[in-house]
Amino acid sequence: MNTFIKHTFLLSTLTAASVAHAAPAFSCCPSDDSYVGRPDDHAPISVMGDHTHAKGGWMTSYRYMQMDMDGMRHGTDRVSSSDVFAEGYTVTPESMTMDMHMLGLMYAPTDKLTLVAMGNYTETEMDHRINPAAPAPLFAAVGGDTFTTQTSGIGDLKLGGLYRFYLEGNKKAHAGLSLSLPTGSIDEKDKTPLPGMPPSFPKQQLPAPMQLGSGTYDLLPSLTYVQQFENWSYGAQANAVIRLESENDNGYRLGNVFGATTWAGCNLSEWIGLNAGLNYRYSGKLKGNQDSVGTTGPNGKSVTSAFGDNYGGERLDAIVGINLHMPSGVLKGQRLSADIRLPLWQDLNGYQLETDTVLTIGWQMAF
Ligand SMILES: [Cu+2]
Repeated sequence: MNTFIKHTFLLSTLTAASVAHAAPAFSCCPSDDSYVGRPDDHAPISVMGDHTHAKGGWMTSYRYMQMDMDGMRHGTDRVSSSDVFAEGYTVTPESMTMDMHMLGLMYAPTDKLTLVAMGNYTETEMDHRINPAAPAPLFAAVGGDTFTTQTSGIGDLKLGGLYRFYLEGNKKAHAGLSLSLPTGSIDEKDKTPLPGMPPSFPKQQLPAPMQLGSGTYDLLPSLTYVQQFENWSYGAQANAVIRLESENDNGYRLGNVFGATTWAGCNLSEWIGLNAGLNYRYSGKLKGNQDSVGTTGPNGKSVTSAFGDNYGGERLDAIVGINLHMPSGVLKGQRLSADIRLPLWQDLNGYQLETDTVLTIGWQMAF
């Protein structure tokens, strides 16, 4: 994997460099000696903890993220529902959407330290298909060969800070550390098919992808470097999610996450900027058994998401985005941004839904 990460960094750097070389072709924005308050002062909006604020600065933000997952994958290969059933599963997920509303607050007590808080409200919906070879009562229980589960609610609250330890000319770097509190529910239930259940059967505990939080205290370290030039800039960030507990109240622990992102941003004018980047992400398998989530079914196994081996993997996404920044007028200090992440490559453990697009739209206001 080390070799792989090296290659990823190399690829990311090359992409950033090629975007950077392209930048002067549409350079137009007036020179800004301060290197702050310009569109590319922020990374693509889906990158968290990308910037700090000057002493006394506040910022509120709202981000809407929509993740679209359609179709199953085994390793790097697309697989059909029949392929999953052939592995002895009674039920397979077929698609999932996640809509996340994120509210953020930043405050800088000093030029070096910026405190950050972020909360979210999440809605998830997953469509499943039942193995055609399953016994009839299973289909009767949900009234068909497919069924959908839904959850919504508050997710995990993240509190922490960003410390800018390096600033020299147009180069700067900061380290971040946040604690994720298990405020999101891990007890979400919905109707899933059980043989012999009447139409009004009770709701069942849902597998981890449908839960609203991790259920554990998690540590979120990050390291960010940015260099800005007259009309463009580039940045890189490494981040991680480290689970601080061996299991949550439902007997399992999500895998740790390691991410690396590079991006380059270019200003078309003093209020509009485009950006592009690459994100590599590794996540580990789920450890432990999910309490109250059955692992056996009439066809051998229950559903793929009941098994820890069907969690985690590696992925490489391309990021393309736009940042609008209002330098003056009634909207002074406000930003409107959007970016989309598209998978270039994904290698998933076991059998899992693949991610097709992640769209993030954000509004930020500094004061
Ligand atoms: Cu901010």
